[in-house]
Amino acid sequence: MVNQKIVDQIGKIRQEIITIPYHKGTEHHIGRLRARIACLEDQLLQERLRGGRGGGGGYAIPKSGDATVVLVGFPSVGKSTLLNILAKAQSKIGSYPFTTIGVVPGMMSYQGAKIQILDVPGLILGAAKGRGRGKEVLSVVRTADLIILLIDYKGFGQQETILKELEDAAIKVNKEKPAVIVNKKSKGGILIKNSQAMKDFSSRVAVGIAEELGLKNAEIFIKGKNITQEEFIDVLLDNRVYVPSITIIGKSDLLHPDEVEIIKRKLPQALLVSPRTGKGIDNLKKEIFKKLALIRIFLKPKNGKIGFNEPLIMKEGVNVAGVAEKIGRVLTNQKGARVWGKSVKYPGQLVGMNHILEEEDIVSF
Ligand SMILES: Nc1nc2c(ncn2[C@@H]2O[C@H](COP(=O)(O)OP(=O)(O)OP(=O)(O)O)[C@@H](O)[C@H]2O)c(=O)[nH]1
Ligand SMILES: [Mg+2]
Repeated sequence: MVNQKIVDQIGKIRQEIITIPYHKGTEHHIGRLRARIACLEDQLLQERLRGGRGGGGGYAIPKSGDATVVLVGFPSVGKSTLLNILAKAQSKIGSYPFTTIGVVPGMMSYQGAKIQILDVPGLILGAAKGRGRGKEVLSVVRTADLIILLIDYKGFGQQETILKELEDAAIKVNKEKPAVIVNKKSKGGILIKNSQAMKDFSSRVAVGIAEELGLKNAEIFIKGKNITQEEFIDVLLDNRVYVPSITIIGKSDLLHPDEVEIIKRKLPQALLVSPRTGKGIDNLKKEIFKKLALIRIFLKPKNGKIGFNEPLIMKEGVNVAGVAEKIGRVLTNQKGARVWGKSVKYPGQLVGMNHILEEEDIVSF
């Protein structure tokens, strides 16, 4: 059940904001009101995702592999068929909606990486408000590293509906986390640093918002550029997740060439895939790997052979220390490593622990 009291409160504050003209003298008050709304909306979300009817905290699927991808789409668009071909799994397929009622995991192997793929029940309008299996599905989506948005070949509107549901569940799709760093302190009040990087509000407004959201003492460093009030609130609320996504049009074997043209115009980024015939699947696997920003690092034992058959799968931007940690090297006396590959100027170069590695680099400790 939606908590009507909170909904009414939000309505009242919205009404108040509309009646106040926005200028220097009122921006502080309006900032606080916006923060109050965000806070109340957050409470609603917590109630929807956690508690409510049915109890439980959603599906408990242990993460495994190098990354986790979740298949999201309306009922019957072909999610389970896609999982089965990507991950050689056996999720039940049906010509009727809601064939899948729990989470079905599969493991996709690609370029030495093990990527966990989760097939979940179809999302429907109102999922974030608890309709269908929405609550459970959205809590799984929140923990994924990548969302595959599967839409029907005739349902362009589906993408928008699903994105709205995800937004309502505080899932930011294909958005960077705003670069705002909050360091909580024990005294000193709220201090905003580098406030000139804020786009549409002043330090005073920022302090008001922070206080409204329950912060008492903190140093808030605006690291990014042109940070908006909304982004600032998002970071301070600290329950937003930022997940990349790929949109794909399934059942492409059923498309008429004219329809393919329309899709290419309307959704130029979307990939055309047919899980039934296998068309477009290889390309999709490649895109998944790319979008997850995974790279392969090969290890070379001293005086040994390079382990080309067993790449370490790491996140883009990883440094030598990250690799050492992954393989359980004791860091204390490790000063660096020798590296061959794109990230160095000459083969076998000696680098420090902070050296950033690139795809297919070879590392020797
Ligand atoms: N022609 C064609 N049919 C497909 C394709 N992929 C799936 N289907 C059919 O679409 C129907 C639904 O497929 P599912 O994989 O069960 O769909 P789902 O999205 O998992 O459905 P729910 O679990 O109910 O949400 C089945 O009859 C499939 O055989 C495809 O690429 N081409
Ligand atoms: Mg299914």
